Amino acid sequence: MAEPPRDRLFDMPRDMIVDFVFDEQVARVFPDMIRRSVPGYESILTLLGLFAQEYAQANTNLYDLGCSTGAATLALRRRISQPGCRIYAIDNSTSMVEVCRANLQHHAATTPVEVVCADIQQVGIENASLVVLNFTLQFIAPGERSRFLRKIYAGLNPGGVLVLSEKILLEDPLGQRFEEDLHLAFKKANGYSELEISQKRSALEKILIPETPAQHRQRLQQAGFQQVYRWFQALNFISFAAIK
Ligand code: GEK
Repeated sequence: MAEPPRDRLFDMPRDMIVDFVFDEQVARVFPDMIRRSVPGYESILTLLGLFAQEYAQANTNLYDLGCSTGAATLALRRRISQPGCRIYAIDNSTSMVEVCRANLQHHAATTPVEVVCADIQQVGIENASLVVLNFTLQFIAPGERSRFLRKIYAGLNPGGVLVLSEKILLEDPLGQRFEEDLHLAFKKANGYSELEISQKRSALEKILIPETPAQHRQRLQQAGFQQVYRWFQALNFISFAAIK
């Protein structure tokens, strides 16, 4: 199979760094970009399939919110064994949604997927057994995150699960430094230059707002989730499972 296009978006010096947008250029290189930037991303995808296998209930909906090019949707769809399930893959970037639709067509499966171009804060969540927010909540304004999680909780059936993966901050400055240094080393080992790393960091500064694990846990509990487990961590990237 052909290699996915390589991310070189930030490899030339820019006069001015504008805020990051999920446009056509990003959508084209996204699989390469996220794999080389997020430690553990591929493992999370594989393991998301197990969430679908274990938690998808018959005749319910599964949601992949902020689906980008559809990698998590594909991982879920591959492992659903229950009848009558439907996946909603939702993203507000038209370019991402276009690539997502094309990717899904390449893989045959029985569970139907509806790819929707919309703001995930505006869509209804109902009769859900599994909701995935794989590195998406971090792009929602912090002041709006609680209301959004309460909506997800309300749309989940009893026993349903929210998987929430995020880049995190640590309260302890030394710990934060330790994880940032290793994350920098991870990106360099994956072929990103100092220039690419620093230009991308500036572009994301105002739109990707990480929080501490304690903030996430507290918000999930306040939304109503009684069981909240940290089931995955690689450096400063974490994933929680919150069960209704
Ligand atoms: C994956 N989950 O590969 N409404 C809809 N989509 C949004 C919104 C919003 N309000 N805000 C951001 N997005 C994917 C990776 S990427 C993570 C998720 C990253 C979308 C945005 O367009 C982008 O496609 C996605 O959230 C975030 O498993 O780039 O670090």
